[in-house]
Amino acid sequence: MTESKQTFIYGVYEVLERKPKRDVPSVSIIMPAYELEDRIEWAIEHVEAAVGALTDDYEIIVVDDGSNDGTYLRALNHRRNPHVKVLRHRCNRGKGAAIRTGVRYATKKYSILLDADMEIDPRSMRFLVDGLKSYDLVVCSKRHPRSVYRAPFVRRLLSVTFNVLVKLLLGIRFGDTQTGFKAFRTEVLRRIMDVVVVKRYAFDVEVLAVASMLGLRALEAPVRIVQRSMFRFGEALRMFLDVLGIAYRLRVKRWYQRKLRGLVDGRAL
Ligand SMILES: Nc1nc2c(ncn2[C@@H]2O[C@H](COP(=O)(O)OP(=O)(O)OP(=O)(O)O)[C@@H](O)[C@H]2O)c(=O)[nH]1
Ligand SMILES: [Mg+2]
Repeated sequence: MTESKQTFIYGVYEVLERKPKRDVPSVSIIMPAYELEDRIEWAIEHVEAAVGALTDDYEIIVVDDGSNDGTYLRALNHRRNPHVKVLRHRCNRGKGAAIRTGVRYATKKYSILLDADMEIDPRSMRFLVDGLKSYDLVVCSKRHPRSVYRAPFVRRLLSVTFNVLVKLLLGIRFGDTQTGFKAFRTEVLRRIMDVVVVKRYAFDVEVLAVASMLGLRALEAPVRIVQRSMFRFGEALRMFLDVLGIAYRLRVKRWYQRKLRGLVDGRAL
């Protein structure tokens, strides 16, 4: 890929009002990355500029999910930066698995999950950390009235369809489960991760299903996102099958409910 920094447009920027840094608790940013050698270094810099405007107490945890390209080595160019940790899976295990690895190494009070491909403007982070002062989790939503969302038509259609399916099958009420920008109090995220089993894309859905079951307070926040790629049919199908799996564990086996009450061991049905 030869896209340059300038080709990433998130819409019209406002000048972000700066808050005194001491208002914001410490933040871990967990970035799952797969085959992003062309932009991972810039992504780290861009995210660092966004979080550095909010607090000095932060860490950026990049998890290379077994990429076949130079993602890991490029990210390692930041290894002398004390704020940056770079982790790696030996082979590809999926976005959910990469996030699980990142959460294991997170040491700060808030944890923010952010896709490393930089389709999402990290500067919306201010809304997330502000929201966490009163909520347990803050989920960016493409359908928030103040969001800027650009994507090919087919992609938008699939996104709406997927969202309807998730609502019907799982009964969770989020306007958008899939946007890769979510913030949690770290202790809350660890409780959720104890129950989550999906390793790839339906991971986001499962996290929010478990959060709903735990009765956590959730806020939806605006985001700026530009998606270019078309959905790959195979991936969409696998994701749908994973959602069916979640519905089966939730509605038929009541696996999550029993797991949360400590009645079953960690193996998913
Ligand atoms: N495609 C892919 N991404 C992964 C994987 N593991 C971690 N990721 C990262 O997870 C994040 C989301 O993946 P994307 O492929 O961008 O998913 P998406 O944003 O829903 O779809 P796109 O429009 O294709 O970008 C990115 O930061 C990826 O680098 C993996 O196994 N496959
Ligand atoms: Mg993406």
